[in-house]
Amino acid sequence: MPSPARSALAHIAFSDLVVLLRGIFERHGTSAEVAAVLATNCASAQRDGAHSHGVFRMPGYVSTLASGWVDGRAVPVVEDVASGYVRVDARNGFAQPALAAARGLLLEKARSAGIAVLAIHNSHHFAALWPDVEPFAEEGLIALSVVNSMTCVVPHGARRPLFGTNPIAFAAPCAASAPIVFDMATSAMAHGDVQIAARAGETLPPGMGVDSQGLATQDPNAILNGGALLPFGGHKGSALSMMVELLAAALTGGNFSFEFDWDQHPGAKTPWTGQLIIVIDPRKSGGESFARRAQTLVAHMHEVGLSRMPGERRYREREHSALHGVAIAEQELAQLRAMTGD
Ligand code: NDP
Ligand code: PYC
Repeated sequence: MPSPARSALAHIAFSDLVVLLRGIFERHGTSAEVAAVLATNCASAQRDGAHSHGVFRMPGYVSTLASGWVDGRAVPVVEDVASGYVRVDARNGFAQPALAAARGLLLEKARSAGIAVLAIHNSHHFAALWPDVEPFAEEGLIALSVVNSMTCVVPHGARRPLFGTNPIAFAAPCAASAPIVFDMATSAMAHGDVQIAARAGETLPPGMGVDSQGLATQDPNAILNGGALLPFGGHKGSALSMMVELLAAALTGGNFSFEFDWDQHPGAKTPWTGQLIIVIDPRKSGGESFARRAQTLVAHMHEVGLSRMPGERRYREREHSALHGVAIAEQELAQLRAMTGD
């Protein structure tokens, strides 16, 4: 995971960063409600050291809003379709406000039926996925989410890109500790990390992607300019990426990663796709508490030599940010301040 651009670092209180980002979103055409949700999401990623989806994304949000590709004022339409199923039409808006609008109903259903599904379509997701699942685990629930993105990944064994970078995020409660959370692209690298490597003039490890001729390359610019990423783990990551396309798009009614065309919207960066979230109430399983069973598993993982859990690095960064402020490259902070137009 690359760190913030290599210039001097500034430190800013999390709440101040949220206010700054909210101001940028509102100035560039979102409603106050959408601005609050996206600003908190983006600031949280920066706070946790999830740099590929922190403030690095702000110019992309702004250019997308300016292009007219996304509706920053969309009001999501929530539909209660079955005892364990909620559907949301994000109305060409962002996915996170759609989740926020449906969250209460989803929780109510997960708690009464033991499991509930939230199917979001007509939505744009340009962020890390863990913020969408971690809060459920903080409330004692298990959550799994998938979202598809834009064509830039060659399916294993194929010749041309088709899939998106299609992340999978999972969160579960664990006794006596923070929730267990992982969040990973099904591509060998997130597209955002390729962009950050290109900006920093770095070479990628082998096996990440191919150039415009389909030849293996370690040059991030060759991947970004006509080339493509590969799935992680060959046919296994490719199968998971296919699953994400099926669940996030075919099931929800959203676009596959290859189904939208943003050519008429120069500056558009946000994939117009779908997202699925599954929430399970482990209390319905009876028996020993799920959270205590999770704690037992983690203890055994450490006993056999595990040095760190997924999510642990982020939690450490979060603690560090709480003590010292959220780290941002000074030039990025200046760029953000310029975006407010004040
Ligand atoms: P990483 O490969 O950096 O990390 C994947 C997961 O593995 C994380 O949970 C991470 O925990 C964990 N991890 C990393 N290293 C170790 C280790 N040594 N031991 C144990 N666990 C480890 O993430 P990706 O590059 O795949 O994805 C980055 C982000 O990009 C994600 O947040 C994803 O949602 C986002 N993304 C969003 C897309 C979208 O369409 N919206 C598309 C694609 C990606 P930790 O966080 O603590 O490092
Ligand atoms: O980093 O792959 C990525 C990504 C795609 C859409 C948002 N983030």
